Amino acid sequence: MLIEKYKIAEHNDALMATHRRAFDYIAGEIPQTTEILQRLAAFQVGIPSWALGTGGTRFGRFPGGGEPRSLEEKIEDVGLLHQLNQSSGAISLHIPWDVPSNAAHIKAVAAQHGLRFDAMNSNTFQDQPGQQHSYKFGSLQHVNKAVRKQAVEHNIEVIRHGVELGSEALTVWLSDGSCFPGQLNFRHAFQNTLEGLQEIYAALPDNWKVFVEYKAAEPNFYSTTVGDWGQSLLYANKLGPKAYSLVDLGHHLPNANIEQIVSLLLMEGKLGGFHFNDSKFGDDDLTVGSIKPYQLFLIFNELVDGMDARGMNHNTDLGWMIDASHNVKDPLEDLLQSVEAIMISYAQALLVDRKKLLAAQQDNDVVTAQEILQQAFRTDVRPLVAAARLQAGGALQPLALYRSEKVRANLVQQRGLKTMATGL
Ligand code: AFD
Ligand code: MN
Ligand code: MN
Repeated sequence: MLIEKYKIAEHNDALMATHRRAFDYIAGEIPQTTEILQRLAAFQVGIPSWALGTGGTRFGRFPGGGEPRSLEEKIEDVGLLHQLNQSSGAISLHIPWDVPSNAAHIKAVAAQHGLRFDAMNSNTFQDQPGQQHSYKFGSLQHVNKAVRKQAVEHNIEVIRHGVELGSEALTVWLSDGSCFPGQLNFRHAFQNTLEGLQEIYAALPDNWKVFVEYKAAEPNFYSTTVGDWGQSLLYANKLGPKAYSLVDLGHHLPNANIEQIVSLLLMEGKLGGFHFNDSKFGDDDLTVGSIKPYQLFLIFNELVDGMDARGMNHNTDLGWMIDASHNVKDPLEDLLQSVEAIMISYAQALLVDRKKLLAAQQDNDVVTAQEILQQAFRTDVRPLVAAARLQAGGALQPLALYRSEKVRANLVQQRGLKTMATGL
């Protein structure tokens, strides 16, 4: 479902005077407004296909209705988000939850909505019906070569699907690890995984990247075979120039300094992709910016600094994706909030006076350094984000328009109350 253009225009007209006042104020305060607006307009965040349905926990699931019943409907949902905020111009697919049986058709549906295909995600953490070997004791790490081979072949098949759709990256997240001491020989598990990743790497087209996603715990709770950024970087370095680490904000041990990790991975040219979400405890997959907005800003601050140091394109040189799923919210509302939080943090990071910050660091002027960062963080950049969206044809307040247009009720009417999107 899309919202008719005149409705977006009406919504914007009604809010225009208030928006103008707020925008003029901040534009008067910030000299580089035009440049920031251009950067914001260019910045696109990939939406994961599995976040469009209601998530759940191992205790239960409370679907809200109107969930997408097919890959086409998932793409339509992302198309609607993109129509509203103009910053969700990509979708990240998961195989086998979203097998594009007719790739040309799927590509055309995405193109209609102005969407491209971000990184493809493989799945060797679940057994699928009819699958020969089980992943109960891991996939690429498995002691049995036949299981490893099956996992490698699955990843190569995912690459094939991605090539048909015009994607250019594969994200490998493994749930491999162990639940009890003694269960696993760590070195064998690492070597087996490396060998498997090497075979997958060899199947990558020239213009492709592979992202090795790490995660500290869950579903294995004693060890994880790609457990932290050090291990991910080891794999990426051993694999070669097309291999990168992927940072998922929820995949660290408590209180990890994620901004420092990001900074060093970027310095090494080995940060490839990003999964945004927020968390209180672990891989909570909560709305981006809902728990630790200052941390999100600090991460963006390092991202901008590190990308600029390497002359990277902010929008295209890293894979920006959300990885969240929701239990108590309308998934589309949650995604609108998440994208907004990302854009706000990015805009704030663009405000940081880097020359002054460097000078303060050189002088060991701790107070000034902190003031510079907090000055940016405490600036209300929402009018800038809204202005970039407005220029691109989006809505001044995407969430408000989503609600006043009763999008969810319409989707329930179209798709039914009991639909269930594929995913976990
Ligand atoms: C996992 C990982 C990974 C994976 C996803 C599946 O973050 O990105 O694709 O969840 O739902 O925790
Ligand atoms: Mn992730
Ligand atoms: Mn995760």
